This record gives sequence, C-alpha cells and structure tokens, in this order.
Amino acid sequence: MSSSDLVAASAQGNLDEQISQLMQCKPLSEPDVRALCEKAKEILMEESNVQPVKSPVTICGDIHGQFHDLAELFRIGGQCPDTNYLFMGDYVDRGYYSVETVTLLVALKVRYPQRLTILRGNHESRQITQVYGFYDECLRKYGNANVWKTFTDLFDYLPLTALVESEIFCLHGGLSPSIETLDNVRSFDRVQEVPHEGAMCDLLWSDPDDRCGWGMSPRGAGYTFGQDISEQFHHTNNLKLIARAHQLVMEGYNWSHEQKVVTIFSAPNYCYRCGNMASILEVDDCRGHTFIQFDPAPRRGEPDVTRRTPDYFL
Ligand SMILES: [Mn+2]
Repeated sequence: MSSSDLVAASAQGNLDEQISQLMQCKPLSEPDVRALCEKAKEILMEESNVQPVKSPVTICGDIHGQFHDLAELFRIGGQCPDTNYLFMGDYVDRGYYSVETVTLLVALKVRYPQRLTILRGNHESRQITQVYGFYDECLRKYGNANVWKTFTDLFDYLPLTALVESEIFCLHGGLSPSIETLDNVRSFDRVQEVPHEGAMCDLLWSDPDDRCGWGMSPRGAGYTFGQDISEQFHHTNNLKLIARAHQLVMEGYNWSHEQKVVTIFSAPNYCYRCGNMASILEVDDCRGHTFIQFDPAPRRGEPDVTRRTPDYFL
C-alpha cells in the first residue's frame, strides 16, 4: 500500500469506529463533527437538485430525532450498505436525539456515498431548528452552538429532490406553482437557508389536497396541490409516482391523487405520543414496491412488522 492508501484506510477505519459509536446513540466530539461535515459537504455539493437514484432502494420519511426508531428502521429494512436508502428529510427536531440521528445519517453518507441519499426537509433549517428543539439539544449536549452551526451550514448543501429510475420523484413536501419541469428544479441555486417563499420553499413545505388546483397552505408556507396538479406534473415529466414525507399519517403511508402521490412517514408514535405506525417503501430492482410498516422500537422481544404484498406498476 502507498502512504496515501494507508491514510485513506485509516480514515475509513476511524469513520467505521465513529459509526459504531453513533449506532450506540453516543454523540461524536465537536472536532469530529466538524471534520465529518467538511467531508459531507464535499460529497453533497457534487449532487444534483434532482439527484438520480437507482433501484433497489428503500425510501423513508420523517425521522425527527427518534434515534431508537431509526435503529429499528435499519433492523427491519436492512443495515447500510446492505440496503440502499433514500431519506426524504426532517432528521432533526421534536425527538430527543436529533444530534445522534443526524450525525449517524451524515456519517453513513460519507462512508457510503453511493448507497445513501439524504434530502433536505423543512426542518433542516436554521430558523426552524431554533424553535423545535435541535438548537437547544446541541446547546445541552455540547455546551455551545458550534455543532448546531456546523450542521445547519451543511444542510444548505443537501439535495432538494431525487429521481428513482427516472420515474419516482421524491421530495420532502410537494409541488410548486413556480415549477413545471424537473429541469426547473435543476436550474436553481439551492445552497442557501430555506427561503420563506418561492420554488425551493414550496418543494419542502407543500402538501397534496383533495381540492383541485393550488390552495393556501394552513402551514403558512408552501401550497396545497390537487390531483389535477399532480396529473399534469406526472404527464409533463413522465413520472409513475411522487413520493413525499412531511405529514403524519397513522398507517405510516397514505396514497392520494389516485395513487399518483404517496406520503411516507417513518417516525412511529411521533413525538412519543401520536400512536401512529411508521413505514418505509422498498423499491426492488424490478421497480415493484412494498411498504413495510413498523411500530416503535420495543424494549425487548421481536420487532412487530407488517410486510405488505408487493405491488408492481407496469
Ligand atoms: Mn416536514
């Protein structure tokens, strides 16, 4: 081995140690977080606003700092890198372990950049994390705001959307009246704080709705969009499905717009009190899809899993 190979091998060994530490829900030191985020930034800045992803891949929704449920998700869905994952944002806030959750996902991204795709959610933002918990958790666990600053600076580089096998468009929120084509999404500069309005904001904040057309969102950001909007977007961009997260759904997944849109939510018993199931969506190499539902991580015993029969869209 050359000396540069040795350096690379030792860096990788170090990263593997960090990942096993994180898997035990133990946060990294502040300098380790800073070095990790530097590497992650180099990887993420090369990715597209519409990051291409190949199947097989398992698509996941909101995690919100529920570290033990993320560990359960990996037990049920398969460990990284044995299973490829696409996470659609909202890693932080609400739950008690935002630091450990987001550090683990970023470490896995650095270790296995081709196996893991991590998109930006509306909570991957400086402003939102100061209100909903991540900022306070960083202060509590590190005694200062440096780790919060490091992560929120990294969040600016996260891709906004992904496209699985040119047919499943994945994003955190939903569609935007300012966006007709995937090339529109590819064209803007995403490296900034999530704005209060406009295309980038809408992708992270919008929700599907039973009413036709565009509507005002009760969230105060983004829009609601009807089935007519989803159909037009599918048609223009040759899509089979829009997969998104962002909304609590009691079964862990929920179809809308005659199966043109699916909501996936991966935080079981959200906020430790909502009583909902979580789910993940496995897309296999024949592009069949299977939802796996799961309950909160049990304290002991076997995980409670429901594996649905696969559906194929042909
Ligand atoms: Mn959200």
